[in-house]
Amino acid sequence: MEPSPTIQKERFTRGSLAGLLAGILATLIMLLLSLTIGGVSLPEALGSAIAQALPLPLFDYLHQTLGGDAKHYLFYIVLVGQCLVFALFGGLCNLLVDRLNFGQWRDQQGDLDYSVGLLLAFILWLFTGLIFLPLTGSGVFGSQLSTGVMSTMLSLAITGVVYGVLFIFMHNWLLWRTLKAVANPDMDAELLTKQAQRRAFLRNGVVFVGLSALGVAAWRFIVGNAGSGAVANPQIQNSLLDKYQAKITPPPVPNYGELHTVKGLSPEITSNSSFYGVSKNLSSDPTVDGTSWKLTIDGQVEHPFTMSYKELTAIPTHQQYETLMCISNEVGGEYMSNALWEGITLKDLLQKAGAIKPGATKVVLYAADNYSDSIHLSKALEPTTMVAVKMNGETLPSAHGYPARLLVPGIYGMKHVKWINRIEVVNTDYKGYWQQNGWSDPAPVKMTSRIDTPIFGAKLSANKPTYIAGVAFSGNKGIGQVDVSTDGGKNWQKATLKRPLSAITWVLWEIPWQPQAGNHDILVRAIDLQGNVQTPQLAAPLPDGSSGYHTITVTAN
Ligand SMILES: Nc1nc2c(c(=O)[nH]1)N[C@H]1C(S)=C(S)[C@@H](COP(=O)(O)O)O[C@H]1N2
Ligand SMILES: [Mo]
Repeated sequence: MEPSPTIQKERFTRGSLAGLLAGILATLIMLLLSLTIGGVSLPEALGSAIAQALPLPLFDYLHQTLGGDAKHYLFYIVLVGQCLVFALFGGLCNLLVDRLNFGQWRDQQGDLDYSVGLLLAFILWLFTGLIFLPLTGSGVFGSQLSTGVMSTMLSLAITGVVYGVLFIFMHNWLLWRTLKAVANPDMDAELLTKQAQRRAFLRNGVVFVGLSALGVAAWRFIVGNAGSGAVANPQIQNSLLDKYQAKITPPPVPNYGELHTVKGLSPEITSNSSFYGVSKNLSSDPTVDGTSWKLTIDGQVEHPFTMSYKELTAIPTHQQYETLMCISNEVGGEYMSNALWEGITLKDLLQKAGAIKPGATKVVLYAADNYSDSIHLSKALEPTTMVAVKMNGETLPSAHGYPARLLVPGIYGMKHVKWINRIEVVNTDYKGYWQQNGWSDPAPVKMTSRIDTPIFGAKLSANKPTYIAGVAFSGNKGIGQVDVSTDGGKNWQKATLKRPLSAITWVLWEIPWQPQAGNHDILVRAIDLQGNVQTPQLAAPLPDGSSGYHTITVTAN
């Protein structure tokens, strides 16, 4: 006999609620497994697929409004979505169990048998492995993921069983509560307090989870929007474009000198812990085990080979200072840092694989997080292109690519592939992870300059001597001159430059300044060692890097 619509509705609601509670816990277990034993993270898989599939204009819009941390929002949204799907499965299960009633799944009181939970877990496991993951491009049971099929199967099974068992437990408990309330309206005091306690516990749990999620989102919002601002004033912008001269000859002779220790100016070498970090990975980056790690060099080479970490680090190394900047850095943004790197030149490594076959055009770098990117063969053979194993004298930190990452000066951070495990010489025009999304493939760094101090909106004391200071960077073309304007771009003064640590790092600069009372628009622009002048033309990061002059407004009184 069909249960009445009221009973059906009640069952669906109870099933959904039980599914939601069990789903939240199962989701937490999944994330925990993914962080500890390297299990699969479904929000990560789906989030990446969505990020990859977004139309470019939408991606650009999100990127501009939410900043570089947009990916975290996506992750949280998908996370919440996953919990809701668990709720839906719970509701449907509680409805359908009676349609397929073989008698033993629901007892007279209405309690569900634990075998239902296990069956539900099995169905979810099959669905995720055979349908959901392939749809996100991760392959059957994550065969395309670095997680590996075994870990994916195992972590999904654990998550599924946790969900299934908790679902039955929650369902039966919810039912028990209703039955007790109906059967015995004036329950004895002891039971009441016990129930009240459980309810309070549950409510606190839900509130806690909700508040944590909100807190994290708020924090991301604050952090994600820090820094950056190009010229917004159209008047300033028009006059800059009118007067713009793209190249000056002869090129400038750098005005090197001693800088004062100005508070707020970036340290010339960024410590490993403050070095900016960017990756495609929504929740967690890979942790690679150096002892079992292998680096393969193959493709269009005479003698492909594979080496261990020990073998790699036994090769003589070079040191070089290099500044990295992310292609998604906004004008004036924070995604730029400088370190002393140590590693083996890529040319030396490739030579160990024998002659490169004729017709080879590119070198592809593959990483442990399924990221890949390519560089042109000529770029790969430059003396400053290297596989780095150390950063500021320490073993390469996990966040920055342990055991090994590529350094390829002159082009954006994107191409500095972290966690590499394979280097392939190809004769095709390979397109990497971000290039498939429309980002530039050659990706040369656009010259940029940033005012570190004072900061936007600062209140200064009128007529008190101070300094304006910051950094300028051009990839591998050097910085010949930095100009600063304190009157919205009408007049420019040459800043003093600190002699850079290498030809491929940023340059620190400063000028003394004694502000008069009032508002001041401060602008900065750089000129490279060949005389190319930084362009005032505003551009968003997508597709080939941001441009425009960093501009801040300060008040003195
Ligand atoms: N394997 C891998 N390498 C990667 C990325 C990634 O997502 N995966 N992100 C790239 C991007 S976009 C940048 S800007 C740099 C950032 O390097 P950092 O985190 O050491 O500063 O790493 C690059 N290398
Ligand atoms: Mo980047």
